Amino acid sequence: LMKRALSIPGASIHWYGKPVTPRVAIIMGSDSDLPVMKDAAIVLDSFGVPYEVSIVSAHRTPERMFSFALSAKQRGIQVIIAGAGGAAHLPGMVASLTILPVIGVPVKTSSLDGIDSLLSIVQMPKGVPVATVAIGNAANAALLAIKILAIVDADLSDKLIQHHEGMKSTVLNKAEKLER
Ligand code: RP5
Repeated sequence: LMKRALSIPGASIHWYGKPVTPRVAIIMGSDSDLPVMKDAAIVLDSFGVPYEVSIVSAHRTPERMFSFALSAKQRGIQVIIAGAGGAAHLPGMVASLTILPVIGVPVKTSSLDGIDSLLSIVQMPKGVPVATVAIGNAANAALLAIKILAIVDADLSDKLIQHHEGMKSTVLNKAEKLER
């Protein structure tokens, strides 16, 4: 993951030894977002979905954000997960530059408990949607990305069904123990 975190968007990645085109891009405003955003990578790994990870800052590297967003679809990316904190403009700006679905992850920074990040990401104007998950919930961003990919991917649909069944069994087992 750390190796991929330093990769340049568009660089080919290897998946179990084979070169593949990433289907999901995980981007974040700063490497300080990585402790939160790594959860998206963990979920994508567990579903076998190839992804790329990179740092793209709306404010500090605006040109890089433009080139990332304008090339993403053409490079084969199908869903973008974008995490940012504070004045979190990255997901919205990327959504304005591409027709790919963008899922925003509000990252909690040292001030305002992440409410600033949440509102910056969720309050998009009409016409430019960003699907926003809960503060810090990068795992859900990955699951939502997988659900989007699964619309036309039977393998991923099966894995999602297993995932739902797994959650159900976990809760039912706990309930059974409690009721004993
Ligand atoms: C945002 O500013 C980043 O997404 C990060 O959450 C926040 C703080 O960045 P650093 O100052 O830690 O690099 O752009």
